[in-house]
Amino acid sequence: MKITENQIAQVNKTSLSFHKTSYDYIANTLSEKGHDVKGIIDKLTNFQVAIPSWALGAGGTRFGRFSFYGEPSNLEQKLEDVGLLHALTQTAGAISLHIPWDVPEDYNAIKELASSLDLKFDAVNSNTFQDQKNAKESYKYGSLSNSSQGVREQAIAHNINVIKIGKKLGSKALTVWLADGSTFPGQSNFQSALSNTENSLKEIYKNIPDDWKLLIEYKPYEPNFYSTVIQDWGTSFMLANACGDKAFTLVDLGHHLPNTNIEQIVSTLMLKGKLGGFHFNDSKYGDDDLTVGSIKPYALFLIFNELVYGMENNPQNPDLAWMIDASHNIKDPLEDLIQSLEAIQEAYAKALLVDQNSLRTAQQEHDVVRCQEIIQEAYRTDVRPLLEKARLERGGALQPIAAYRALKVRNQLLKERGKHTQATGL
Ligand code: LRH
Ligand code: MN
Repeated sequence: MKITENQIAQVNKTSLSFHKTSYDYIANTLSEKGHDVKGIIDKLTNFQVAIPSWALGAGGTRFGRFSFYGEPSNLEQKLEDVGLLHALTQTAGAISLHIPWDVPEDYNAIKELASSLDLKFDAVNSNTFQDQKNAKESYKYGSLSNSSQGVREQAIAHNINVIKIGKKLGSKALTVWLADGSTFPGQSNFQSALSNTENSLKEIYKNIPDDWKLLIEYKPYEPNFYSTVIQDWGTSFMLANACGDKAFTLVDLGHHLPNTNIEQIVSTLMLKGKLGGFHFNDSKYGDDDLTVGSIKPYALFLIFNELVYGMENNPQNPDLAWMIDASHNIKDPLEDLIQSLEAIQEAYAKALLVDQNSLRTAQQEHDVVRCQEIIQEAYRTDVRPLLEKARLERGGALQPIAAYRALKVRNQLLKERGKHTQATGL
């Protein structure tokens, strides 16, 4: 299924006049305050977020999974679905594949389909947290950290193979997330597990092409519930430094213990030039993989405030990889992803309105109240007309969820794919 610009223009007609009124008001208000509104719109239109190939079907938990009809059952249909998201939002211009869940059969056909949908291939993800059929070794007790050399070599070889697949697709980064750890005290020797992991990552790093990045993702727990080898940003940062200049830390928002100050982690990593990118989602308790901005929108804004400051002041940090990593237990996966894309754009737009110079001055003067007034002035600004403008300029929908429903996309996918298709992934 494809959505044409014409179909979107038809749907936009119903909300165009309201958009014009609200846009003109906010654009005039912000220009009077000295903001470069055109500059902000340009930054929003160029801000492309990669969609996870493993989050286009219904997710689930060990307690159950409730299917969503018309799910994609192969990589071609997954690309189509990301194409639908990109047509409506104009900010989902890339897909992040997970191997072996999404190994292309015909690379040229997949690349042609992707470019016909104006999609790029972002980071490729390795998977050494599940055993593959006919695999010689098991990852039950870990992969790159495993005390068995045979298991480590199998995991290293898998990551090298994922790099090969990524190169054929034009990807420029490998994301490594390890489930490795232990579930009971005494089960694992922490030092040898960490040393094995460092040495294994260095073997993989030797195969990272010069224009690529190795993104090392950390997580405090799950599926291991006592220790995780790469448990926090500090461990990932240490391993990235041990590997070399092409290795960076990847921040998954759901991979933090409650009340962790993630925006401070982001600013520290940017100062040290080691922030590689994000897996955006939201959570209330654990790695809940919920819709971005659905639980802690202010925290997301504070993270983007540090990102905007870092992107202006830290040339030592490379361009960042922007990706969503979510799982949809009860929402239509495509509507969930549209809401996430909107929340990311909204947090970024609000952060671009922070008067960084006045904030610096207030910080220097220890005028704590003024500091809060400055950042909350930006946070309290309704930036949605700016997001609409950015989409409209690219032929997108003013109201993507409304357009998705008006065009009966899910029904059409159900007609085309049937009730019982199931997407690979989580
Ligand atoms: C681990 C994780 C990782 C992916 C997986 C699908 O929790 O965030 O990024 O490999 O989810
Ligand atoms: Mn993740």
